[in-house]
Amino acid sequence: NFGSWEGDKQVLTILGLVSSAASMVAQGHKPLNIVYIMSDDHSYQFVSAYDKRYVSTPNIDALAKHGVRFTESFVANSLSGPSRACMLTGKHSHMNGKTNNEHAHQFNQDQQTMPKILRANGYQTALIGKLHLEGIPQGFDYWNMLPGQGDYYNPLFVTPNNKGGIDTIQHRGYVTNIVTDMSIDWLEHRDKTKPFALFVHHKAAHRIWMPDTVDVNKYEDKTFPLPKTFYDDYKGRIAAEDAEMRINRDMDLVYDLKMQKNAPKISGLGRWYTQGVYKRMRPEEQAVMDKLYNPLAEDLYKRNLQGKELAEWKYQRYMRDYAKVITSLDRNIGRLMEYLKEHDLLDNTLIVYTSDQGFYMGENGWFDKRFMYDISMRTPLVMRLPKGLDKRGDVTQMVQNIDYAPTFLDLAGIKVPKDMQGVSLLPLLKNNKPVKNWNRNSLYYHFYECPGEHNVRRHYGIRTKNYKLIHFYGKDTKGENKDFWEMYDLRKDPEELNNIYNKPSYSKLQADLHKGLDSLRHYYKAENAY
Ligand code: SGN
Ligand code: CA
Repeated sequence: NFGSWEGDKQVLTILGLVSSAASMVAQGHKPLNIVYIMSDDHSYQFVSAYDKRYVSTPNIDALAKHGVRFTESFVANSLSGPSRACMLTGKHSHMNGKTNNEHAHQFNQDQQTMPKILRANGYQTALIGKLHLEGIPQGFDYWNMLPGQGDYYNPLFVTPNNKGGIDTIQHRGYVTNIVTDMSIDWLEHRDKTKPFALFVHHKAAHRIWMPDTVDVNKYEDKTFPLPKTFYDDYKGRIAAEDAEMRINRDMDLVYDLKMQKNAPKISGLGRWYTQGVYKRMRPEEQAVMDKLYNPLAEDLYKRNLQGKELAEWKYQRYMRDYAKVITSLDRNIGRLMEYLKEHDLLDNTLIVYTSDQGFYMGENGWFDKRFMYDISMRTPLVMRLPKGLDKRGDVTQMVQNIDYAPTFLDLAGIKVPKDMQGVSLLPLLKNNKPVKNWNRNSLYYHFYECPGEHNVRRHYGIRTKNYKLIHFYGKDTKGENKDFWEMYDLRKDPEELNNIYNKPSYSKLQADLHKGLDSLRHYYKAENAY
């Protein structure tokens, strides 16, 4: 029975929850602080609180131990700039205007954002790291930002100076360490009379996966298990077939996997590595990399691997480098936690760890994200909870990144503006009693960046607990216009391999899902969003 998808009912329940939760927390004594840690492209498969197959992330897991793990956490648009815009505004992409990463679709910094509201209500706010939105950030007392995607080694940061201008400063070292140092430094020098909201936005673990020199040699003996769907044939899934994100075919040996030594040819992308990423490193940093990667490259080109052998070789390299980057990330989260603990801030601070979206670790043969399929629509989300929020264990309700802004405002005792589309998650965090009146049972998703890198066609859809309906539309990178629907039964087919759209036995469900999607598009004012 999908009756409760009707927009009106959702509005009533959601408003009811927000006001009661706000007063609950506002009655507390100490104002609560917020530390929001967001990485880039960190798959939940590489968070051991979610999945123990690949790496261990003890510091991220510890956050969940003193709080909660969200088992059904999703983004609204699986791409960096748009995801960050959803987080800041509490609105879906068509409402906040940042539908894709392209500069032609600039984020309007003048609009209402959650940090601006926190700041106007007495919070001290800071942003450190990757924002990936055009223009000058607003709503922060302090910001020190990686321009664009940022660099792993010896990165540039932009920050306001005291003459009313902006300085671009190159910092020495590895980005995850630098972002953490800056965060701790800000905490140390902040105005300690005010509550604070600190946004720590890591560049890790974005492509290409550059480890810190101290982690370069880790995981080299580990053989990662191949995902069940590594050799996907994409049957019945046109957009999946057309996407250009296959490890086998689209991952570049030089650029993505650092195999520059003796490379028989170097592509345009490859030159980004040899002339760009690699050149940014200092000679002593390059030497550490060379020592591992050069013999591997020599050996690879000698063996001249083909077919499955090459695909699996690339997969192992990808997984190993990614694991190294995650290990540094987790260690640095531990460092930040250590500071908060030493300064007695744990009891009155909400600490959030999430990523800007999920990421493919070889499932369907892929890297990257973008799709509404679960691997990329999901994102890790754990929270260490302050005193007064006593829920422990798993939160199993479906939540989305448009909920963070309302949650933080609610935590601060501030009324959530009516035009925010997300909902406060505080009612889910109060205690271990079952939550009443949580009527959200479907999520809306929309991806817009096509034609674009990786050639993932535009699509939007609805996800319920058990089902998914997706509409793919528009031109792809080759200029081909295609329009088609996909539908999945997530209970029987969690890997979303079997498109059941137009299967007669599912016709009633299909009609219901169409109705549900229409009402979500109406509810979120997305009827004309394409
Ligand atoms: C870069 C990457 C892509 C990636 C996008 C978006 N290419 O363009 O692989 O999908 O970022 O990622 S690269 O050659 O520059 O590495 S996002 O997380 O920032 O949205
Ligand atoms: Ca990202």
